[in-house]
Amino acid sequence: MKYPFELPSLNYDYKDLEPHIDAQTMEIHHTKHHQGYMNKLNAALEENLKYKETQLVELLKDVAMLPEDLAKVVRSSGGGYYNHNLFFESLTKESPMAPPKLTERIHTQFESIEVLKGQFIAKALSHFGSGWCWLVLGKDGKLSIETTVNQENPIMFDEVKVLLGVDVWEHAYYLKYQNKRADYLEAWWNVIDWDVVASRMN
Ligand code: MN3
Repeated sequence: MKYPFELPSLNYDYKDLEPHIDAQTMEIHHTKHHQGYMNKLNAALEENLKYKETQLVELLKDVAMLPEDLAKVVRSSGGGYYNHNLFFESLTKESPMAPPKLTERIHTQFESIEVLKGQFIAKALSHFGSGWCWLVLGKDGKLSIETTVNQENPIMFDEVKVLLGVDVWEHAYYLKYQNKRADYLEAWWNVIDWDVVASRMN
């Protein structure tokens, strides 16, 4: 993925994730928020000839080394565009069971998917303010649950693979769930595409 970035179409309709995530939230999230991050990222790169050909993932990993003005946009809108791609890609109307390789890893480390769910939701709930909660695969092959602020992503800090992420900005749930972040997280868990999550291990 590199400049010029485009708004990816989704593999489902906005209404398909109801009742878990409502159509209006999905539409605004995709066409306003995601689109907004993308526009700002494109505008910043438009003026930076030197980085136009650089893959987004490299810009994110090397964000600390970028010129200050560009780094600021990459950290916010670059992260925003990347994170929302991950988020929307990992949703599906009929959530499949996790494939065997991923299930085995989850069982080894967390005993069961229910234990992982409990720990993941607790971590996402404990995050103060806007940000994301992630399931990350470390270089040592271990899974971990991490949070980042604003639109930051774990790849900005560590050599890890990000398997799954949930948006805990209020714009992701406020229309339907208001201040009830826990209810949103419980509902979101029902629409995770575990095939996509597992594919990110490779
Ligand atoms: Mn969002």
